[in-house]
Amino acid sequence: MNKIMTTIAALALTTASMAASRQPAIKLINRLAAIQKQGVMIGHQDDPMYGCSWKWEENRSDVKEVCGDYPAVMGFDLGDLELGKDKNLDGVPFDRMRKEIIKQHERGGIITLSWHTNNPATGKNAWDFEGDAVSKILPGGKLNKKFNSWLTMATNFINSLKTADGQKVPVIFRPWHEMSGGWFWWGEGRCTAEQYKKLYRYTYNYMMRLGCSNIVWAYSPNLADQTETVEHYEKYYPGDDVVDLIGIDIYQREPNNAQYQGWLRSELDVVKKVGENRKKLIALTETGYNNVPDPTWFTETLLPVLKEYPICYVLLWRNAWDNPTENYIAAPGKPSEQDFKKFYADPKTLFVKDINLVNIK
Ligand code: BMA
Repeated sequence: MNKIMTTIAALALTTASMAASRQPAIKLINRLAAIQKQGVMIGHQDDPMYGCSWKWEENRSDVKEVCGDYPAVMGFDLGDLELGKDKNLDGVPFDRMRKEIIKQHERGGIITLSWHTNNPATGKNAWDFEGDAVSKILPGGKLNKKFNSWLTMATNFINSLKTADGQKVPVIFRPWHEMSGGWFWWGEGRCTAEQYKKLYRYTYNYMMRLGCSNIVWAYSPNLADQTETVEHYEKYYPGDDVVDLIGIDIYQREPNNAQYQGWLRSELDVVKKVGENRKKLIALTETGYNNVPDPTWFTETLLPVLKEYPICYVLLWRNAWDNPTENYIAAPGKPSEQDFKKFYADPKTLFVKDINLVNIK
C-alpha cells in the first residue's frame, strides 16, 4: 500500500512539475485550440515595425490602416541576435521587438518567432549552406560551445518577454524552419534527417532546461517538389514530445492562382492528416504572393482554401521596408486594399478584436 501511494505521489509530482514548467505555453496551446473552432487567425510578419511606405514609427500597422484592426498574430525574427547585435537582420531593434511582443500580447494577440540564424561554421548568413555546420554544432562537434552560447542568447530573449506584472508572454517558436528546402544550412542536403532531428531536440532540451516555459514549439517544412506525402512531410519530424504545432510554408511565385491553390491543398491535406494522427495544432506558418498584384487574391484565392482546413492561423510575410519587391499583405493604396477589407469582414478570418476575449486569462 505504502509503495503504491509513494508511486502515485511521485507520478503526480512529475506531471505537476512538468505542467508547471510549461504553464504559459500550455495556456496558449489551449487558447489556440479554442480560437481555431471560431475561424482562422490572420497574421503578419513585422506588422508594427514598418510597412510599404513607413518605418519604425509607433502605433502603425499596414493591416490596421487598411481594415481598422491589428492582425491576430504577429511574427518576428531573431536572426542576428546570436551575434550580440542590437538589431535583427532586417534592422528591427530587439528592444523594440520585445516591446511590440508585449503590446501584442496585452491587446489579446498572439506572437510567433522565427530565427534566420547565421551559419556558425562560416560566419555568413542563414542562406550560406557551406561548412557542414550541423555536425559541428551538435555535442562532440568543435562548434558546440559556440552554438550553446547562441542558444543561450535566444533563450534569454524569450525568457525576457514578460508583462509589467512579471507574467511570461507565450510565443510560437519555429526554429530550423523550411528544412525540406536546401537553402538554409540546417536544410535538406546540408545534414541528414537524423542530424536535423538531433539539432531540433537539442535546441528544445537546451532551452527548456533554461526555463523557456513560454514556448509553443512548431515544426514547419516548406512546399515539396512533388505531391506531398506523409512520409516526406515527416522526414525531419523530431518527435511528438518536442512539437506542439505543425505547419507548412508555401508562397505563390507566379500569376497562377490555381497552381498555388493546388499546392496549398496538397500540403494542407497532409498537414491535416498528420495533425489528426499526432494530435497537434496545424497552421499555414508562412505564405504570401509577392506584391499581391491580383486585386482579388485574398478573397478569391487564399480564403477559399483557408475555409477548407482546420488551421489555427496563417502568417503572411513582411511588407519589407528595405525591398520594394517583397510585400505580402495589403497596405493603403495597393491594388489589394479593397479586397483585403472584404477578407477582413468575412466571418472566417480573425483579427485581434475577434480573439481578444477568447481565454486570455
Ligand atoms: C526572408 C526574406 C528576407 C528576410 C528574412 C528574415 O524570407 O524576407 O528578406 O531578411 O526573411 O525576415
